[in-house]
Amino acid sequence: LKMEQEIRRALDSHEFLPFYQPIVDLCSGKVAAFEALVRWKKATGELVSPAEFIPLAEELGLINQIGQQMLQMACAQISTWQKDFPAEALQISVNLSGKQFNQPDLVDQVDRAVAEAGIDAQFLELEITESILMENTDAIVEMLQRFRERGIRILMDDFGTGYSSLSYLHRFPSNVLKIDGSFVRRMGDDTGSHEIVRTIVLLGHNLGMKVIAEGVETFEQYSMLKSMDCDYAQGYHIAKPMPADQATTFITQRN
Ligand code: G
Ligand code: G
Ligand code: MN
Ligand code: NA
Repeated sequence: LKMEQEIRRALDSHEFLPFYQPIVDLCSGKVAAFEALVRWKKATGELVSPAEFIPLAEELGLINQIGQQMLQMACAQISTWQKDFPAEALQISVNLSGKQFNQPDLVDQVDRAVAEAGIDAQFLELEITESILMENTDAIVEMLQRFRERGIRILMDDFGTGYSSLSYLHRFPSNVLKIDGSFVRRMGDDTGSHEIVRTIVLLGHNLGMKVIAEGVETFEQYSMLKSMDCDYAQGYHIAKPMPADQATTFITQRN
């Protein structure tokens, strides 16, 4: 109960904010996009990781408000980077919890965030996990289609870890596959994992999708992914998630 009151108060005082982790193009080495990852910045300056509050926020329904604030801040950041770096066409992806799809007005919320920031919707991307696709499928498919009509790309997060990845891929066409970091981590250890990653890249490309490898921590992994024709890389080898001002500096130095 104490935690619930704290989350409600934190929403009112806007203590939830996005950190941004760069996603680089493996051909050019330049930053193509950022993933927005929520952090709870307490008045003391302490940063709380989403693992510590997202599950409870989902249970309490408060994830909807956190998600709405994240969308608004991400869209405002897109507007800022469009003005500062018009040639870069930087995109920002926002994570959506499955619970957010229970809101019939989710698409309207996204439309409003885009309109209020005055941005082109194509710069916004939405990340969903395979697990959300296990329930309530027709309504979700319809919402995903409405997002896609607006030019908003759908990223399938944590790909490969779900219960039935391939059937979801078939039923819920998305634009981009994000290969889960667990596969990338094991890539150097055995040829099996190396072949799994290589095959997911081919699968994505054969379906007309772009592929992002997550959890890239070493130069060796980065090089292997590049030689597999994977499109993008994200992970500590490139940079950890960081506040918006540091992300801006990162773009200036890297691109
Ligand atoms: O950034 P970090 O590694 O701590 O993120 C931990 C988990 O929290 C990840 O699974 C990530 O997808 C999730 N997460 C991060 N930001 C958000 C957000 O804004 N909304 C939702 N629903 N999940 C998020
Ligand atoms: O579930 P999702 O993929 O949205 O969450 C991404 C999570 O992975 C975030 O918590 C982020 O901080 C974390 N992360 C990002 N890059 C790396 C990495 O290279 N290694 C590890 N171990 N975690 C990472
Ligand atoms: Mn994600
Ligand atoms: Na992931």
